[in-house]
Amino acid sequence: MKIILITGFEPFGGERVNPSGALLDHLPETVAGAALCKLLLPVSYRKSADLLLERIDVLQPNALVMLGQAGGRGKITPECIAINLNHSESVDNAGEQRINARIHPEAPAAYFATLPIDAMLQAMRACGVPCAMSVSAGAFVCNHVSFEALHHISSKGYGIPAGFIHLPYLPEQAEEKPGTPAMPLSMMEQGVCAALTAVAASIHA
Ligand code: PCA
Repeated sequence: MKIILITGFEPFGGERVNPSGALLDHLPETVAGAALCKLLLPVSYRKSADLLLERIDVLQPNALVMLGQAGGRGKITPECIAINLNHSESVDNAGEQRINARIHPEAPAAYFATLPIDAMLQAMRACGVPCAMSVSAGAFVCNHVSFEALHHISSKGYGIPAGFIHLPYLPEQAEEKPGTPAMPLSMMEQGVCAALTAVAASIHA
């Protein structure tokens, strides 16, 4: 059976919930004949990548789909690129701030995601879920994890398709932020399942 490793994050930045972590609990055990192996990551530069890379090594999944929250966006946004940079005014959940810091000085400036993004967008649109490709995951912990995973997979020659998808706020998060878009968890679930179906169709067990 094909295995898709899917990750989400804990809440951060004073929020009580992270849609990506909440979604992990709602996704089914299998999608289109692929088993979903779920992993919740801490919002920490230091801890998140170690946990994820170890799981990739042990599990050797057929694909890796990473999820995170992008507050303020109104659509589900697969990221097409991860950059070799940590740079954010925000501190992570371990209290760490990183400014203009290369992740791996010897590594390429960026990696393109290797998921079938066009097919994922088409599948989400087909079920009416607002979505668009994003060209920047920022330079905080989501981009960090995405870059670390793509660099690891490339360096080890694993050939595992991998990429990141950012999710909007949940309605309860947007309530206290007037004018901020949100998406119900049920719609996120529908969209991410459709995207995962496209991923499953593109991989071989
Ligand atoms: N979003 C943050 C980190 C964790 C998350 O869910 C980001 O976009 O970097």
